Amino acid sequence: KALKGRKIKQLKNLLQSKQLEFICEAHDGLSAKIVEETGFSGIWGSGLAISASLGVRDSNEASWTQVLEVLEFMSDATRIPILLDGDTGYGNFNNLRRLVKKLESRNIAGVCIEDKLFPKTNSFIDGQKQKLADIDEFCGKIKAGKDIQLDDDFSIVARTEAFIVGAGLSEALHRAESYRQAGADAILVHSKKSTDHEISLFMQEWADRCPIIIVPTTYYSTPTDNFSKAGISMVIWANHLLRASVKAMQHTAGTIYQQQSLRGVEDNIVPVKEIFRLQGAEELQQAEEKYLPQC
Ligand code: SPV
Ligand code: MG
Repeated sequence: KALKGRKIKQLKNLLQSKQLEFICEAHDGLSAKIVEETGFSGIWGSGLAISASLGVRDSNEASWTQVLEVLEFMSDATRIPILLDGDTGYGNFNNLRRLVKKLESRNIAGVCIEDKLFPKTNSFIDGQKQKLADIDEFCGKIKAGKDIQLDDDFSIVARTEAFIVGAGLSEALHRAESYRQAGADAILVHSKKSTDHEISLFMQEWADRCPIIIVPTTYYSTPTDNFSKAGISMVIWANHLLRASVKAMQHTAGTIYQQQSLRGVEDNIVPVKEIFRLQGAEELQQAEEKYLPQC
């Protein structure tokens, strides 16, 4: 129980800390463990990465309980907090209430919901055609989530897609302020531009009203210093482990297929022992010695 509260508090502390914090995408227990071992202090439960790793689209094709099952493995495998990418909350305010309850019971530290319509579409697909949620309806959803959470430190992050649909700076600011007033613990402002221009304009106007989170997937060449200077609280590296693993798997599968041999790949993949280490196989061996009859 103590550990449960700790993860929730850890995420809250990251959001409120004065320095720029970084969390990294994971999409299953193994990738979550790798994120933790690397030194990150939090995990982004990416909707894109989880859906892709399940072989479906980022369009709510995986049900929310299927996502919850993946998250449970991720949470059990790690001690750092997970911020779930909760898409649109999988329905209306009532669906979000149920989601928040289930997340807390599974030791997930927070959820991010975005102001689009269910079923959602990934921000980088046909952005102009995507529709934004009604502001009042979305604010009601945020309030309902905040009202139902049991732990005061559970975080609800409100994400605006105003820039994604081309609605402009004043709409982004208006939505962010409305969501802040509805009780959001932080605002995620998403952009699909190749520079941080619209984000930096947003930050100049925002002036530190509450923590701001960004996802610089498309403006990856922006120096990270710019983000801290602009007063951003948290950066999400949103899909890079998934993309790295796809490249590695395609290359390895291709080499084995073409060469009909393992000789060409053995030196470029981790030994089986490394998999055992990540799984914690040694602990089970020790436990077997302790608990199984020794003959
Ligand atoms: C995700 O990682 O699923 C995100 C970020 O929501 S993005 O794919 O950029 O929309
Ligand atoms: Mg997503």
